[in-house]
Amino acid sequence: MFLSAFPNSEQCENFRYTKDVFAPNSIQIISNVSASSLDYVYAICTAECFANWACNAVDVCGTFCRLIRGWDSLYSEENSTDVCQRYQIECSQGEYYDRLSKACVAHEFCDFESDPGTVCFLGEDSSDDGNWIRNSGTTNTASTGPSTAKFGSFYKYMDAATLKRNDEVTLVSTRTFMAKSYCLTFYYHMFGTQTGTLTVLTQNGTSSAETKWTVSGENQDVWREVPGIDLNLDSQTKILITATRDNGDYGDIAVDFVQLWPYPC
Ligand SMILES: [Ca+2]
Ligand SMILES: [Ca+2]
Ligand SMILES: [Ca+2]
Repeated sequence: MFLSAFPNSEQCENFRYTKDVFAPNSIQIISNVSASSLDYVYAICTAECFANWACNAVDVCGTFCRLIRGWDSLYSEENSTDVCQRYQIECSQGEYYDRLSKACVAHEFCDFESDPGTVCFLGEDSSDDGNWIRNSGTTNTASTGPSTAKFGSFYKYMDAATLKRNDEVTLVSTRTFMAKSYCLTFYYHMFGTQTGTLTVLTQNGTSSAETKWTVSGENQDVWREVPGIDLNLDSQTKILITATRDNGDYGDIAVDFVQLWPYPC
């Protein structure tokens, strides 16, 4: 329903909302994607809207999914919970909208546009078989790898032609985490007839790493979204993103726009 209201739908890479309110007079079609800053429209919402105040919250995604619209309570008094206002807020790059605090909050991401990225929480593992290569445009081998980044100009990839079978290259987290649940999202590209495996793992201290997500043998020239991997982290736990080469050069594996959100998916 909302998607069809966006005139610039080609810019919408992603779209999420929690749920609609169901009173007809509480819903307004959002059509002005280009509006910015705060935009208040008063309306009456159903009680259900406030049982779950995230109700009807909409993230309108430009490049980085930072424009958020929704409804929240106009008055904090308990007996005024049926009156709400529409809000719109656009967060800066590297921030997300925290609906609980109603504020833009910084989060960590790696878009590989700068090297090293100022807020990137991943670095190169030094105990693996090679390195992820920061790159723009096509990779070194034809018929494998992306031809452009998912976002911006740069991505990172495993260059299969420089490695041997079963070699691994790993991005490893470079900071400590709080003891809580996080959500990892990213985009990957696995084009080539000999693509190996991409795996997300966590490793607590020196214990063996646990696989949290994996995909093998894709052969599509597309960037795919990983919408969310729940990771329970703490100060002793690392995140590992490992690409494993299969048996040939046509197996480049790329990632872009890796984000770590400080709440469960
Ligand atoms: Ca990028
Ligand atoms: Ca390495
Ligand atoms: Ca290539």
